[in-house]
Amino acid sequence: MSRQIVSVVGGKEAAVAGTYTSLNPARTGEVVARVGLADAGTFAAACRTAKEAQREWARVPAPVRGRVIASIGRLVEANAERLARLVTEEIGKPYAEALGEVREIVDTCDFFLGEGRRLYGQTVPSEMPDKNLFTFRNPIGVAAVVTAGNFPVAVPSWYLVPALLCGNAVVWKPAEYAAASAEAMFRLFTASGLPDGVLNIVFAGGADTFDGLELALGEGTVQKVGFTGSSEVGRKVGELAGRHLQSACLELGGKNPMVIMPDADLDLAVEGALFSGFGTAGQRCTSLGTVIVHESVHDEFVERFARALHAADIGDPAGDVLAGPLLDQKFADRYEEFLTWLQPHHKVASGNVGRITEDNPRGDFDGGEGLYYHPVIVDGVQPGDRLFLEETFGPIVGVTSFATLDEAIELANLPGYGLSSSIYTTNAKHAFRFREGISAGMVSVNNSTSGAEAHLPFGGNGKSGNGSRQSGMWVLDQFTRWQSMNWDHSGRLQKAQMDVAEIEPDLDFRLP
Ligand code: UN1
Repeated sequence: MSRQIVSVVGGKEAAVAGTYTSLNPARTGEVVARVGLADAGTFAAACRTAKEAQREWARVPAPVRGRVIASIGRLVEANAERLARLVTEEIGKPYAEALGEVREIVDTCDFFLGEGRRLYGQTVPSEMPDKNLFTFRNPIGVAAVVTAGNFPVAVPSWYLVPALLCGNAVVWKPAEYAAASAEAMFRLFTASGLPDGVLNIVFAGGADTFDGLELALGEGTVQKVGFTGSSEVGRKVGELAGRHLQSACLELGGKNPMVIMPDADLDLAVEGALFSGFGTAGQRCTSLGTVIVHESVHDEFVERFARALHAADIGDPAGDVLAGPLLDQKFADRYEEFLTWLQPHHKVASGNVGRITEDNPRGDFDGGEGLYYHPVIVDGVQPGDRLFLEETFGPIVGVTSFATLDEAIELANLPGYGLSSSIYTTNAKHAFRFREGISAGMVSVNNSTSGAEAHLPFGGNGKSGNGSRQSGMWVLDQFTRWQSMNWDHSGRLQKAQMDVAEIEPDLDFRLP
C-alpha cells in the first residue's frame, strides 16, 4: 500500500495544489508515495509560520536545544533500518549505502548535541580601561532549505541539525522524487519534541518553490537560503538571495578529478575509482568525473579498471551490489543526453552503453522494469569535450592522461568546478603539491573522491558553490550571525581610537 503524504506547516497539514507520484526506480510500476504538492503561497505562508515559531525557539537555552538534537539522533538510530529500507525503495540506493547515509545523520547529531553547550562567543580585550568587549553568536532567524534527492536524508540533516541547534526555524523543501524518505525523516525529527512550526516540510515543484522563496524573501521572513542541487539552479537561487542582500549556502555539482601518479598503488586506485565513479550509480555530487592518469601507467590502469567494473554487480539495490538504478526517470532522461556527448575519438573501455534491457543486457541481468544503465568508462576524453568539461550525473567516467604533475593539476582544474578531488600517489611531495594547486574544497589522498566524513567542512568553489561550507564547526557561520558588544563601565565617554593611552617607544634605538 503506498503512502499519502502532504506538507506539514506549524504542525498541521497544508493545502494541496497538485500531486506527484514517487516511484520505486528499481521497479517503476511500484508507487512509493502519492505526494500532495503545495503552491508558492503555501511556501511563503510556511516561512511566516516559521518566523513566528522561531522567536520562542531561540529563547530555549542552547544546551536544551542540544538535548533535542540528542533525541533526534537516538530516534534516527532506533529507526535506522526502516529509514534505510525506505531510501533504498524510493531512490534505488544500495541498502548498505542507504544505511551509511542514515548513519551520517546520527554522526551529525552526535557532533551538534555537544555544540549546544559550546556555541562559544569570545571575550576580547578593549583598547581602553574599564571597558569589556564580547562576541555572541545569534541565530539568523528562518532558514529555507531546498535539497536534492540523491542523499534524501543525510544532506538535509547537514542543514537541519545545525540550523535548529543554533536556534533557527526551518522550512524544508525536499526533492519530490524522494518525498517519502524526507517525510519519514521529518517525522523522526518532530518526534523529538520540537515545537510546532520550528521545523516545517513543504512538498512543491521547483517553479513554485522558487516563486514562494521570492515572496518570502520579499516579506522578510527568510534570512538564510540553503540549496543543494545543480549549478544551473544554484546560480538562480544565489542571484535571488543576493538581490535580498543574503548569501545563500550553495552545495552544487562537481566534475571531480582523480589524478593517478606513476608511483601510485594501482590496485588501490582502481578500487577508489570504481567506488567513486560507479557507487550510487555515479549520482553523488562527489562522484568521480575524470580519471587523469599518468601516461606511463595509463594502459595498465584502464585495463584493470575495466576488468574491475566488469566484475562488479549492478542490480536490485536491496542486495549486495555496487550500484542500483538511477534515481528517477528525470535523471535517466538526462543521463541519456549525456551519452550523446560520446564522440568518435572516444574509446568505450567498458562494454555496452545505455539502458540495461532484454535486448541490451548486462550478463544475465536485463534490468526488468528498473531504470538501470550500463556503467561506462570512456577513454581518450580531451579538454575540449563536453564529457570532460561538464558534470555527467550518472554512471560514466572519463579517462585522460598527462605527463607532468603541473599538467595534471591544470587538467583537474579546467572544468571550473571545485567540489572534491583525489590523488593516488606514494610520494608526500606530490600529495601536497596537488593540494596546493587544486581548486577543490575537498582533497583525498589515496582515497575516493566521495565519502566525506560528517564533521569536516563540506563544500566547493567555482561552479560547485559560492564558498559556503557545511558540516562541523564551520557550518555555524551559516546559521548564526556574529554580534559584538562593548560595555564601558568607566562612568565616562571613552572614545575609541581617540581616548587611547599611548606608550612612547624610542624607535631610533639600535644595537651597538
Ligand atoms: C552529495 O552527493 O550531495 O561525501 C553529498 C560524500 C557523501 C555526501 C555526498 N558523504 O560522498
